[in-house]
Amino acid sequence: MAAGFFTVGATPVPVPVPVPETADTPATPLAGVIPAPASARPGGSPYRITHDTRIQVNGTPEVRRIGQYLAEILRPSTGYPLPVTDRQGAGIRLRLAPGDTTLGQEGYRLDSGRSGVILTARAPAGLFHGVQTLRQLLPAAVEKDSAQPGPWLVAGGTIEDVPRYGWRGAMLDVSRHFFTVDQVKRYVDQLALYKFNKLHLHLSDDQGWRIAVDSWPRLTTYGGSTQVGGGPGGFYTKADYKEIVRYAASRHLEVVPEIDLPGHTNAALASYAELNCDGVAPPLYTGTEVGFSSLCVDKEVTYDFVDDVVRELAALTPGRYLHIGGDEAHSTSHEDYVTFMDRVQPIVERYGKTVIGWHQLTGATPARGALAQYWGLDSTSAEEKARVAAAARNGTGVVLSPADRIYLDMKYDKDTPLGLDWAGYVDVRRSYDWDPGDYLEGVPAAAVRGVEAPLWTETIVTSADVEYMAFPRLPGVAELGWSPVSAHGWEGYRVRLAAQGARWEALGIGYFRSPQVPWGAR
Ligand code: TNX
Repeated sequence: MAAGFFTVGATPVPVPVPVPETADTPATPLAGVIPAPASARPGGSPYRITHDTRIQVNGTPEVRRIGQYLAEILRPSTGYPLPVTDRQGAGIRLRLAPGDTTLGQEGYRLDSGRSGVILTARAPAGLFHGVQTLRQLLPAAVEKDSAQPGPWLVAGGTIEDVPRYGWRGAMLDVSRHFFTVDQVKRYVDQLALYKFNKLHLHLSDDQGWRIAVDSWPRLTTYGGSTQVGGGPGGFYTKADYKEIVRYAASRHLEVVPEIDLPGHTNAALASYAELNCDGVAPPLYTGTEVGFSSLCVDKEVTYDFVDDVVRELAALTPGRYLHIGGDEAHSTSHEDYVTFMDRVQPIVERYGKTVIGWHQLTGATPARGALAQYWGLDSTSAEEKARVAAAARNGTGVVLSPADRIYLDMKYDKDTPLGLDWAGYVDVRRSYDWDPGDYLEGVPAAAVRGVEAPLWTETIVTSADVEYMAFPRLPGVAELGWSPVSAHGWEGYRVRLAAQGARWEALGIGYFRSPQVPWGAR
């Protein structure tokens, strides 16, 4: 590999040319991974994983778990034993250096040379992200579950890498169509590969209530019994949900649960007549219209209900955030919306959580420390954008999910068989080629907490559907959230993205072969 080829940092990034795989050239140059590392200095000999390679961990149970996770990825394809050990020796070493403040809570350093690869991080999350880099530096065949020929070379040199933003999220709508625990875990594994750190679950909507609430059991037994198109729906028991949270945490993702309020609540209104202003429960809903339902803002029972739901959900949530929706409350008057949000946000805080809501929350009074998730588009009115900007200047953090950029349920083009097009077509370049740092006028850079790619599931039914819409756009969102602006560039990115195709094939991920990306032959 050409030494000195890549410096991702202050200078523009050269286009990474994939290096042909031969007996002694590594498959991927150091800066060839997604998201692009903050800095990569190639040099020296590559490291070769062999039958004798050990994975050395430095003692703490979390580091050992990350070592095991790496071993489980590498063993089937390499066919090597790869013991995870705390004995010193050549090989792959994972080490915590708690004093190394330059790496932050999620950053890592990777040093690769003839005698081994050393991953260093201040905290386990950094080691985990470093493992994803190591994984991507190896040939795509490493992802297969049967023995492959190799060689297993890691390019020589040093990567120092820290994320640009602390919020790198993906949202899955499990309400419009229900997704099982195993399906969610599959998505979590895919998110981990690109260093995402938030899994936002849209747990309730008009079409289904998906999380058990002991004090309001009909929410799930009745309100969870169907979905878009009239299928059987489903819901997570508390044990199921804890398993999702545990699994996500093992991949260093924090689950952000959302209960969408006060609109998008037909499933709750159908389950409990007393939540309706007229005391009459509507039928369950299996269509795809939005904006027709609202909790009854004037009734006290509404706030008892919200209190119970938030209390039980907060107790299941080790993460800091609880999402209260707040979008498309078209059948709630503005005055009622403000009243409702003024009463509900303190409930979230009382149970120890921080509020996040869709950006319509900025039309009410966001609680101190709250986050607003912006899902507008280029054509959103200046007035609405200005409201978000004013809130941001006032201390509300912003997570960017512009619908005409990173809504993964938007069709790629007119021929995309799945998805919607109300925000226009979103091709791969469009989803990648923008800067979260200067996206919304008047929002101070420090107010931008990161990016999140929502996947609404009106038309999405299976994991194959999820993957077809997420890939290849999802890695671009990861890069927007992780990599410095200086590493951003479509021409280089599309080449790195093309190289991921073989990895997805090895992992059994079906993806859209966008004509914008120079995929290799299959
Ligand atoms: C808008 S985005 C919605 C959802 C729909 C989605 C479909 C948002 C906060 N609300 O209810 O599922 O569009 O793209």
